[in-house]
Amino acid sequence: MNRDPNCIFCKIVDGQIPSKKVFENEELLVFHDIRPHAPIHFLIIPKLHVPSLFEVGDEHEALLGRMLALAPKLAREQGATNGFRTVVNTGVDGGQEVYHLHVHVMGGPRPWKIG
Ligand code: DGP
Repeated sequence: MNRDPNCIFCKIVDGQIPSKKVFENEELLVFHDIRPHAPIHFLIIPKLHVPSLFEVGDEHEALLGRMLALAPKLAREQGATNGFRTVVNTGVDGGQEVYHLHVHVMGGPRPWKIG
């Protein structure tokens, strides 16, 4: 599987950096965000290194669908039964910090740190 040795999230996938795991299968890993903006805040990432939505091609469409489809199931399991927010920051102007594609899933009772 394609990995970037300098990528923090690839290192999490490989177990070189620890994470609080929520879910894992062959192609996806889900773990709690280290700086949560909401009472429930986890990240859904592909194990494959794709830097951002800018690099997504036709070959990734099904993968993206499975990433998003996982969000409501895990949100409910984590206790976000009243709703949740999904965010994909992309590029500099999108405020992306880690250049390994990820979907933020945030939920839990408000107020949160971000509106
Ligand atoms: P962004 O690229 O801006 O969409 O957000 C990246 C998120 O990744 C940010 O909310 C903090 C989180 N993060 C960064 N480094 C680590 C890490 O080593 N472990 C975990 N669990 N989360 C991280």
